[in-house]
Amino acid sequence: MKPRPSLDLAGTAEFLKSGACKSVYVLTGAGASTGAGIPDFRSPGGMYDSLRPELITATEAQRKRMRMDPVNVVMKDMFFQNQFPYLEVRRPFILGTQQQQWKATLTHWFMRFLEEEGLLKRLFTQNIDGLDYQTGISPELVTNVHGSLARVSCEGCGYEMPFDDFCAQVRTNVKDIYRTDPTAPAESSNINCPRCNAPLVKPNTVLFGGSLPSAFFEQLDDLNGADLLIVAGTSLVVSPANSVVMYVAKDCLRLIVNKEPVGQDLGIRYGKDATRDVWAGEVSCDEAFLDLIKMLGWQDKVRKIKHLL
Ligand code: CNA
Ligand code: ZN
Repeated sequence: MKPRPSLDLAGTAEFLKSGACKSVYVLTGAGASTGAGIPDFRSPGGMYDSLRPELITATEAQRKRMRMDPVNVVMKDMFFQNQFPYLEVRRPFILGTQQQQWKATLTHWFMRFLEEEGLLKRLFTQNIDGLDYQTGISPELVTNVHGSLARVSCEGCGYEMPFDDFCAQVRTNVKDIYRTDPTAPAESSNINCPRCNAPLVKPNTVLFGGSLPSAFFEQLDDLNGADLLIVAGTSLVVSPANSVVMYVAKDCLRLIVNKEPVGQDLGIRYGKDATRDVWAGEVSCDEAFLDLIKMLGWQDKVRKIKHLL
């Protein structure tokens, strides 16, 4: 029987320090990067909120679908019919990535600290922004569950296009055509594949309806050995990424760092119903991880990161 930590942040910190906690797994989502200035999907002001279908060159039927459910922008069948909505919505993201506009937050650094302490067994991230790597975390410990923006390829034939070449086309083709001529057909913004000529070149992010990297499924069984699972900045609504919380053993402590309670339908329990789940409360990821860092006595690690001070 494992010692039962108190179900709060202090109890989690004690458990991390105790030596009994040897194996930490992490699942992150868009809320881990909002502190860096990248909007998430579902928060007020997030990407779905700011989506204006009437400005997106698409057929009226497609615009209606986007109004009904913004997830359609990242749907595979939508992308194959009309690439503009995806490229238009991703445009600031793609160009911001090229300009290295965003910096890793304390939340990203916390995962690196876990690795330094020999505790991190794997970071599953749903994020596609690549900020995790800025901390120097070992890439082999990171699973990009939904792919990454940093590489670009053709959905049709797999041809890989250099990221900078792709950005040059995004900068000139996407949206600008529409701004100068709102009646321009959506096809005029397409980025064609130099090999097969299909207009299907995009960053290597997983579209809804597309398949996840096979490594993700292979690594799920390892979660059975977890002593602690940290879930940070995710609404836990996207499947199968959210199944990570169900693959840990029944007595594994789960720390939920998210502004709002999530995952009740997946069996995460809050308040007096909780038996092994800890919620950090209505605080941001960065605030919660700063508290944890103080409790763990890891302040010296933070002092080395100049832009965070
Ligand atoms: P989501 O559905 O938008 O949920 C984000 C969750 O984080 C919500 O429950 C928010 O309440 C919470 N949240 C937002 N900001 C904070 C904060 N500062 N502190 C604590 N909690 C916060 O995003 P998910 O990641 O769950 O959805 C999965 C999608 C979103 C993945 O496919 C991602 O690729 C995609 N996405 C990624 C990025 C990125 O890479 N940075 C940005 C936007 C969307
Ligand atoms: Zn191709």
